[in-house]
Amino acid sequence: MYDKAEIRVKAGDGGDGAVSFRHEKYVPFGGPDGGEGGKGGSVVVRAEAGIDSLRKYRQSRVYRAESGHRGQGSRKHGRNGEDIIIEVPAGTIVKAVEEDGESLLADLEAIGAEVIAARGGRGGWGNTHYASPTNQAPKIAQKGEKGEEILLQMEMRLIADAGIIGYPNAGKSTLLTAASAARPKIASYPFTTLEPVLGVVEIGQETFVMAEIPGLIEGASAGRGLGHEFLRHAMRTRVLIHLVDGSSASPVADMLHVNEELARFDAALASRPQIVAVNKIDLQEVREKLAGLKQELVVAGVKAHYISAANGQGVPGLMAEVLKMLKAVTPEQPKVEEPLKIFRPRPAGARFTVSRVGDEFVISAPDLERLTGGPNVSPNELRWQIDHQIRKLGLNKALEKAGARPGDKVRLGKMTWEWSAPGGKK
Ligand SMILES: Nc1nc2c(ncn2[C@@H]2O[C@H](COP(=O)(O)OP(=O)(O)OP(=O)(O)O)[C@@H](O)[C@H]2O)c(=O)[nH]1
Ligand SMILES: [Mg+2]
Repeated sequence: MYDKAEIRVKAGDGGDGAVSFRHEKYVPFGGPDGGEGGKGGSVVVRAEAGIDSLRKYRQSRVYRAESGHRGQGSRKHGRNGEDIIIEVPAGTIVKAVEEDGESLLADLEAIGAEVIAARGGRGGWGNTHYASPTNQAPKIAQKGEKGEEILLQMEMRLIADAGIIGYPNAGKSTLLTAASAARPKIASYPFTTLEPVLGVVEIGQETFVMAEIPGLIEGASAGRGLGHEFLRHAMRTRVLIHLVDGSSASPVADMLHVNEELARFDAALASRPQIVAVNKIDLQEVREKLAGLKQELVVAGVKAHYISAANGQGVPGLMAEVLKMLKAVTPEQPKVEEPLKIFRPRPAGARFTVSRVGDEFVISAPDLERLTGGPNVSPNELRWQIDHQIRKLGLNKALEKAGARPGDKVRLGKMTWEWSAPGGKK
């Protein structure tokens, strides 16, 4: 009972930092004033009202958030990229697909719940950041960080294929009992069932899961009483069986009323396929007004089933109709096992690592690798700055610990040079 989709998402890259210098009238070469690049937009998955399936995400495509803009002179920060919101139904589980399996990112239970599925890259520092007493006119800046890119797997978990809705006391528990092996409590007073009860309906070789959605009450959509909770359950079914109490004073008005509540709660719920069944036709009083009731329903444009949940009359026909409708609305069911419920936090990226590869010491430091020369930077200056940053980051200690000796080769990205001992000025 899943509705599934897999999409690739790419957060925005951070904007590049700027290399710029102040231009002042009588100062030929002002100080550095290159601003920071903007942050890249993130990809956010959010449970929204009005969304009832993952249908629109089934065609594979890439969802990208906007990249951050470049920094500018006068210490101007580049504009941040906009987030992109992937709207999904409440009850959607979001997972990241990785080489070694899947990891759970979030279970978006309630409307409004959201998770950042891919984080936007940070903006790069402008050259202002690299000014120091010994280098007052740095011509280097940092490139923006790449936005995260991941394959997302989303699943809307349904509580059942079909949900029985209707007024309290309409006979929902009785119908579930008549059609499945479930044995919910049945009583002649309303609100007997407070939690959804599930039963498996078998028709020949085929089965589906049917749930009694506890009684919908007036004002439910406004969050009154238990109603809201019930509507949320109803959201997580594919087909609704709308059970109408034939012995009520005005069955048609009851039915319209329930539909209004559904629509007020969520438009998607109101447009869910619905099969109407008038119950309790075994009762004399119901039989007496049945002709008039049928007429009324025909006028209302409703094709109803007439059943007695108590003695089983009409129940097999109703179940066959439910199965037929389920087949019409159900997408290809992927075979899935219960997902692992491991919450794996993202590893916080280490600022740098040093490893020995052959006779080289390889530094992996994403923040440093993003350093780039501005238009007029010399390779020497770039090297000088990197050296400076290496000292600032404490990388020399790490190199020492990894066994580096003065004169050993050190590599960072595409650059290699000979290491000079910490403190030892070249
Ligand atoms: N005569 C007759 N009585 C029925 C029929 N279906 C249900 N009832 C009676 O109606 C009353 C309510 O039935 P339930 O099945 O508990 O109704 P429900 O919709 O589950 O009610 P709640 O869970 O309280 O909202 C009980 O007294 C049932 O015996 C039917 O087809 N014919
Ligand atoms: Mg009940």
